[in-house]
Formats: sequence, C-alpha cells, structure tokens
Amino acid sequence: DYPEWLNAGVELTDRMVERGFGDHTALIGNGRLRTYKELSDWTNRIAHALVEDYGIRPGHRVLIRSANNPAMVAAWLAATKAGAVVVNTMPMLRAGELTKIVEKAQISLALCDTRLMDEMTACAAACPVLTRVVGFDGTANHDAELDRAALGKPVRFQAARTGRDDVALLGFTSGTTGEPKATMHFHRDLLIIADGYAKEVLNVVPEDVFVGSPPLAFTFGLGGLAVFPLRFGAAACLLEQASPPNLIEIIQKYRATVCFTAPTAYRVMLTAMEQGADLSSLRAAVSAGETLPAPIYADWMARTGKPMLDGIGATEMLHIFLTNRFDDHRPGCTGRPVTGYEAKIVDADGNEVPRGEVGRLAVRGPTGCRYMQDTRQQAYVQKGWNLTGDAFWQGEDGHFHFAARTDDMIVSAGYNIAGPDVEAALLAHADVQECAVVGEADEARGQIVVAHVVLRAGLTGDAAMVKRLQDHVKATIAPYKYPRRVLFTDTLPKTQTGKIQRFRLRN
Ligand code: 3SK
Repeated sequence: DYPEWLNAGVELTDRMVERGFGDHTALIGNGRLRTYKELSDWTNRIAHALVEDYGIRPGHRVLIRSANNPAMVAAWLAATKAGAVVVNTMPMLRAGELTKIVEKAQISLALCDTRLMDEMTACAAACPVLTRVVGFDGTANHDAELDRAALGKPVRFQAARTGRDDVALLGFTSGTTGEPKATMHFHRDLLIIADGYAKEVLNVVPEDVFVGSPPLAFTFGLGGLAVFPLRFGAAACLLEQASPPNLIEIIQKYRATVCFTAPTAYRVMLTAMEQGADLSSLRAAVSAGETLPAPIYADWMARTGKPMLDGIGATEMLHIFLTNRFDDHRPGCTGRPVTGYEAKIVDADGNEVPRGEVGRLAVRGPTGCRYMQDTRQQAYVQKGWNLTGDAFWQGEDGHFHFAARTDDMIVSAGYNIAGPDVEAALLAHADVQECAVVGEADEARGQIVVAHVVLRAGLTGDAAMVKRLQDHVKATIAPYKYPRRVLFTDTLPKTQTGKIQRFRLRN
C-alpha cells in the first residue's frame, strides 16, 4: 500500500534524511563517500537546474548516459524528483543504438558524463527531437555544465506531484529482433522491488554495503546498486569499471556485505579467496542475469559456508521474481517466487503442464510488463501472466529450474545480447555476404556469441579476417556484443522460403 502521491526520488533521499539517516553513508564512488543528507541536497540542486535551466516538466523524457558512479545516481534521482521519465543507458552504446532509444522514447534532454560525449553528440545530430545534451562530471570534480547550473541552487526542492502509478522509468531491452523495446515502470514499482525482494530475501539493514557489476542502466543494477541500499539506509559502492579484480579490491576495502554480479565474477572471487583474498564481509552473494552453474554454487557454499542466491528477473518485470533464499536453496535451481509473485509452467496454449515437464515460464505479481507502444505486449502478457521467454520446469517440491531461453536472446556474462543486433553489425561490413548469430554454451560466461559468416566471393576466412570482423562489431555496436567465435561457412541452413534456420546452428 503506497500513498496516492508518491515520488520514488524523494522516498530514496529526502525521506531517508527525515527518517534519521542523514549522517549515514549513502554512496561511495570515485574515492568519495556521500551521506544521505549530501545526496538529498545534491539531487535537489540538480532538480532545480533541470526545471529552471532546462525546462523539464513532469512526463518529459530524460536520457542519462554514464558508467556506474554517484553522479549518475544523483542525476537519475534528481530527474525522478522533477517528475521526468528517465531512460538510463549504458556507457558502451554507440550513436546508432542511442538514436533508436531517443526516437522511440521521444527524449528531449540527455544528461551525459562529459567523458562519453562523442557518441551522444553524434546521436543528437541525427535526432531533432533531442533538443539539448547537457554534460555532467562523473568524476569527483563536479565541473561540467550541469554541475555548474546546480551549484548555486537551493538544497530544498518541491518535487513534482507524481502519482504512485505515474511512469518514472523506461527500461530498454533489445528484443530478439534487435529493435529496442521500452518497458514502463511506475514510481511505486521502484519501491515494490525493494520492499519485496530486498526486504524479504536479502533482509537489508542500514549497516549493509552493496557492491556489484551490473550497469545502472540495466534494471538489475539499478535495483541492486541504488534502489535497494537507498531504501533501507544502507550504502552503495559504485564502480565505473566493475571487473572482478576491482570488485574484489572494493569488497575488501569497504567490507562490502551484499554483492550483485554474474557467476563469471564469482568464479574469479573463488580463485582469489584461495589465494588469500578476504571476502568474509560478504553476507549475500546474489547471482542473476545468467544461469548459475551448480559447481560455482557448490564451491561458494564449501568455501564461505553461505549459499549463493540465484535468482531470475526481467527488465519487463523490473527485477527478480524467482529466487533461492538463505534458508531454502539448492544447486541448479532458481527457487520459488518472491512474495507477491506467482509462477507456473505452461504449454504453447497457456495451460499448466505437469510437474517435471519443461514449458514456458509464466509469472504475475505486483510489477509486470507494460511495453510502451509496442505490439509485442500481447505476446508477452497473456491472460494476466507474463511470458518471460524462458523455458523452465517445476519440481515436485514446487521449486523452479531453468532449462533454456526460448528466443534468440544470448545471455553472456550477464549481458543480454540480441543475435540480430550483432548480425546487422556484421552485415554492414563490406566483406560479409550473409551471417547468422547464435549463442553457444560456455563454462565461464554462460553463453558466448558465435557468428556463422559467409564471406563475399574470393575472400579468405583466416585469423586476420576474424579480427577485422570482431573489431568492426566492437566499433559499430556496444563492444560487449562482439562475437567471441567467428566460423566461416559457404552456406547457411535455410528453409524453403529462404529463412535462416538458426536452431540448426545451435549445438
Ligand atoms: O535475470 C535477469 O536477467 C534480470 C533482469 C532484469 C532485472 C533483474 C534481473 C535479475
């Protein structure tokens, strides 16, 4: 039950000061600690600048482009307080990918870390709807246009009178067609995920220090590294480069207690612990974004005596809806629904299948899929149940087990990669005649992107060509999407109507 008028930005900052957390550390990043009072003042000043200097009004769409850092969190909270609908984007996106988002969401203002301006300005040049790009300083110096505009503003701000069911956030997800889809989430949704999963499963306390790798642009990261800690007076430690070694260093430095990352990073942490790293401060190791291999779960349990909490969420659902728990966990299992959610396994007609049989995972609960202006809504939500695109089975004990993805989405080291996105990038290379991109199981990354490529006549598929194509993909779309394996072939398997049969390329 949330009040009719609710602003998630206010709840996560000013309200926390009112509740006595003013002196607690809220954000750690770029070598600085900021208290809740500082965060509240900072976001209020930026909100003033957004309204008074840049004309932001409730419902305007604002894009934020940054790596994970306190300035990004402040920009997001400030825009939310001003009533804007925020689109957080990943720093690795290229101008072409940003353009699709800006056009789809009709974004008028972009707030961009000054270190990431190039692709943003190229996007603005191609998008008349984007009338203003304002730089902010993601380092601790705070010396860019937005920082200067905010500097002299009051520390109190009358937040926009947003309703609990007003849209606060657009989470973008690249569909299997490569066309980005925007999922709308309300102010109350942002609090529901904290009051549900974070409270019930993680039991967050003000003494907690959160750390992790998912980008804030991915709702997994926004929840785990901003909403969850801020809702309970805990601290969030934000890393611009969240490589496993950096995570390990920061966990030790700040005695982090809750970690959100993918199995790949936990594997590196296990090796580091064997070599003497002290990660004993961690009380909760949350693994999501890709399947948790049973051996990593078992090794973690053996070394730390604590379970790794495997969960599954979706951008459409905002956050985790199925999870293991501290007192109810097992290997190769994604647990049970978070309180408030229900899940079942259905066949192609939506009928529940018997226990043990693989089918489509259907879920419903207090958050759910609301695509913005997208015909795919009808396919995702059927009879009130969200069909996430995952194949699962349910054991006799009611616990859910992952089987496979049911679409062309490749999940690699926690990143969702749409095969068609990579295909489009490869096809833009002069040497590529045809290609098909699929995911292949990989022990370290869950899946890797594999490209099957037919080259133009007379060209040779050698190591130099592999490198050229990989570099081309990295320069065209977000670099993490590049194919780690490139296989050359004379033909691709096709139906009689000429459609590529990607399933025949998957092993
Ligand atoms: O499991 C995921 O991929 C996910 C997606 C969005 C939000 C949270 C999670 C865990």
